[in-house]
Amino acid sequence: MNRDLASHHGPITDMFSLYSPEDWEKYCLSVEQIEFFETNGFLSGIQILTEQQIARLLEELEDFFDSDHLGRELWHEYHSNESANPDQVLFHALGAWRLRPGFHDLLWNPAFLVPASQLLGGSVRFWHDQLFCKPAKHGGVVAWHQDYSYWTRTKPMAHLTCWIGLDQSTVANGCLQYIPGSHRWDLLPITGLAGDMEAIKSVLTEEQYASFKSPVAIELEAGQAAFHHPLLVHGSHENKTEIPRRAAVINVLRNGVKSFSDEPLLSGVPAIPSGDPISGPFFPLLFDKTETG
Ligand SMILES: O=C(O)CCC(=O)C(=O)O
Repeated sequence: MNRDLASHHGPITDMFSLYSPEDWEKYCLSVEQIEFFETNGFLSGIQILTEQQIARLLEELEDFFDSDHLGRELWHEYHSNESANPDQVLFHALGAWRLRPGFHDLLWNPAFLVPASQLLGGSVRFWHDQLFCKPAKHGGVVAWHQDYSYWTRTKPMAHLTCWIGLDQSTVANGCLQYIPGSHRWDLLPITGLAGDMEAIKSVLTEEQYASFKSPVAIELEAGQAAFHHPLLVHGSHENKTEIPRRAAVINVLRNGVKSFSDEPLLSGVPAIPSGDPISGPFFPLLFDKTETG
């Protein structure tokens, strides 16, 4: 049995700079950036990681591709290929923070927490992490979807996603793509995460369908991030290039979001009774706004 790093609710390495009030300010988003997020449902190009931090995360990540890695029983979900097609590989896993110190400490990175708190408008509680990796040459798609369609067991909707590139991501290697303004749409049903990129189109109105003529490609340098709203429709195309497209995703909640199910919210964790605020060892409070002002 391996040590579960979820028992540590704070950084365990010196990978990220010390968390002091002087540091917080330099990570603050401008009023214009916050307005952009509110209008479009996303904000991209935020520097989150240094080259050294990326190198450490990539080293830890490499282990996960070996199906026999240490700590494999700790994942909430682990799919070496979420698509059914071996030529369209989408590695997707939830729970890396429990397995390795770098992915653990990433959650306490102030460069992520300060903007997250601003965009959520409150204290930041961890929901779960995700890895979305497309290998070179035969990387698969992430089908168009809204994140909250997977999260209706938690209410109210006050969630935020931070997508962090571990490689340079371009249109060619399958970067994230957004439908700007779709965060104002109603919740759409789940139509699948891998395989058929366009499956969502069967449930759209004519007007929604038309917005797919102009998605925005989010090309990022390694170490840069994009934040998006839980209803923003997003997806990404396949990777046929020589360059892998690997990403770490952090999903957070405004503190106070409640469980809306008596079943475990994630596989392998104790249930939180419906109506109770989400808290406990698997959902640490990452940033307490009441303490920092
Ligand atoms: O990595 C991708 O292409 C998609 C990621 C995603 O769906 C997400 O961050 O919610």
